[in-house]
Amino acid sequence: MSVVGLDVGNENCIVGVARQRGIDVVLNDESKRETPGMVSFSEKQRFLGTAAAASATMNPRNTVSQIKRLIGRRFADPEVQKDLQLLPFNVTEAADGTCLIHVRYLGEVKAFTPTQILGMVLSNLKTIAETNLGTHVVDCVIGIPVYFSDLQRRAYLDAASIAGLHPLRLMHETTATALAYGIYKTDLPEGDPVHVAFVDVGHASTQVCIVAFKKGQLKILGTGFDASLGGRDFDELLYIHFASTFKEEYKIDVRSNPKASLRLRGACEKVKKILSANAVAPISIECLMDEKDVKGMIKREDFEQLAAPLLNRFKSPLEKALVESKIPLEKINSVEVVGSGSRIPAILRILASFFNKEPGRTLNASECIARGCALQCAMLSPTFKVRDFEVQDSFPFPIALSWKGPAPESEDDNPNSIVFVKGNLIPSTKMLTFFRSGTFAIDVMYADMSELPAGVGPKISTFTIGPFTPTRSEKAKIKVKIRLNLHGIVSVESATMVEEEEVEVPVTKEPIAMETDKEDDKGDVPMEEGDAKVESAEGTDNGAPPMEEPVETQKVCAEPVKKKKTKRTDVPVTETVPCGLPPAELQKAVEKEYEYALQDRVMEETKDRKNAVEAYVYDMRNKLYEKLHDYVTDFEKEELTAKLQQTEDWLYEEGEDEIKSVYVAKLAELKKLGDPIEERQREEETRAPSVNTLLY
Ligand code: ATP
Ligand code: MG
Ligand code: K
Repeated sequence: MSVVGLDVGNENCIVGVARQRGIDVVLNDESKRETPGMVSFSEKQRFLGTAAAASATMNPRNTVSQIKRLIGRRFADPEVQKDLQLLPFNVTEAADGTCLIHVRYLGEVKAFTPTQILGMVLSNLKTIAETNLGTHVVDCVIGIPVYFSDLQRRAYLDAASIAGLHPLRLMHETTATALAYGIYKTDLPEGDPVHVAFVDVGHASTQVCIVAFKKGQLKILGTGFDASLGGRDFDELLYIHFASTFKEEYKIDVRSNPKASLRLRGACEKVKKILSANAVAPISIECLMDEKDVKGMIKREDFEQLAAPLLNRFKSPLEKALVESKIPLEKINSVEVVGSGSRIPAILRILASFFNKEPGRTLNASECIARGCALQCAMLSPTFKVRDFEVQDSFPFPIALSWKGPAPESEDDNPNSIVFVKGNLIPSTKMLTFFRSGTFAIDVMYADMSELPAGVGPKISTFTIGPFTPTRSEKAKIKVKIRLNLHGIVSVESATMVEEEEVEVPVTKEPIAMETDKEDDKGDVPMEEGDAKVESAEGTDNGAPPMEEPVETQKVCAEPVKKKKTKRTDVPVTETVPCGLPPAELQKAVEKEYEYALQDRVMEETKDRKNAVEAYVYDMRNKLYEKLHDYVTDFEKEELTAKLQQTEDWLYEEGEDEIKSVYVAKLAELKKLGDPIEERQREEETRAPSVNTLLY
């Protein structure tokens, strides 16, 4: 069983693995700890991660990045529309209202869902982990932003399936950070908790959480976010600034030229980074547009002035998290900043003045999410024993149910439709009781849209419960179990028809076991159709199977006894989600990904065989003049040299782009001439007596 934590960032992805010694961040095939979350498509194959980033400027329209922004979102979402303006690849609206990405791949224009692309990104991270661990990787924990909607969470799970991964948990990035911080603290108090604020400024978004730490426990008290405020917004600011400066000075309109735009954006990101450590930053791009070289500079104070409107937006998520936590400001013991976007000094100043203390950088700002996820994976995995540490995560959005039928009788019944309050513990279950005569539907809804990022729809899913046929009375009592699972996805876990019947207990001297329902004996108030009763089945159940039904043992006398018996019948539950992949489509996507990965492998092997031919040519040519010189006739030497030359020319011309088997055959052809010579040399060398023996 693998123990892996994955941080999928808008810009950078990080893979953490658990080893006996502790958590390690592993290196990708270019020996880097951060891997770009990119996929680049070409005529012959895909490139993933660092290889994709390398081709981004050459092949911008077919290089997909920032997939975290598009996944599980509607094309018409204004935020998506804003993002699309910054992305160089082509995106259209899919039939179900989500996004479709169009790229040229394997000789044709192909459409991919964001879920498929994320599947490719994840499959690259999986390969990185597998190469390092030397085992198959399936189980993992994947970080997600705390503000992700139900649809986005489901899409992540689908993408993981496409990559052949099985997430034990989708974990809020903020919570993963808190875990990576807290589990190593040896001085956490037994009594009054320590309060820490974590602020993550990433490439595209900002998240805040306030956490209470006690010995062996962390509890998320409040969260805040701005789903569209991050490092890239500062790049954009500089881009707009320099685009207009260059328009004036050089009379070029960079914005009208996709390639020049991409290069200027890249240069602006560098300028931003320089300004984090210096008071002034230069910019200079050769041949940016119309064969013009451009030059410029910007002072940090001017940058900060330009950025003032952006900087002002950081206060709101901080305030939100603080208010939700109900912790007075002076009781926040420390502030930790993570995410590389937070390296801008002006952001640190805002944090310091808000919390009235200097923010700390105890954590490895870019690796803590992957580390926290790997820790959580180790905790959930039976193969690792981890120090006892309880993670009490909270769900940021209140969830309501709605159902058809007459309105509830009194105002008081209204709040019953909220099943999970804001800040509800993850995971949780709730039991609802309905009295119905036949199939009915429940909608799962967000109860307060103001809590969600813009563009998310209020409806999450619809559950159809039935068919069932009441046998004892007109309406049956249906107990419906709602679960908020470890991934933060809400669903109807089960529905049960509960009926009571009186049975005559047969006469017997032996004690018999009889099933009664303790819970139901308390007596439910009968409710009208349209009403539902929420029972608190809340708790920290970690997806454990329900407890055995209570069984009562009765001593039975000689007289026959009438006894109430509870009959439970499972009622079918069907889930409908407004968009996303139906199971059959998901299976198809899994197979497609397998095909693409195979194609990549074939291409890698082809390159490898081509290299082998090339290496043989150079190697043999040298050997013919050195090691093999005395073992080859002039005729053989001439013949082979000519053949090697021929092959070399071929490799640069018609043989440049061949299929694998052609290279394999070519190498065999050369070896047919070369092997006998090498064989002769080996044989004669072993037969030849050594110099020492001769002298003797
Ligand atoms: P997200 O958290 O939004 O999904 P991510 O995790 O990929 O994205 P990070 O890797 O935390 O994001 O941060 C990337 C951002 O940090 C980029 O915008 C990058 O330009 C910015 N950044 C990196 N180094 C610096 C620096 N020295 N000064 C300012 N910004 C920086
Ligand atoms: Mg991040
Ligand atoms: K464990």
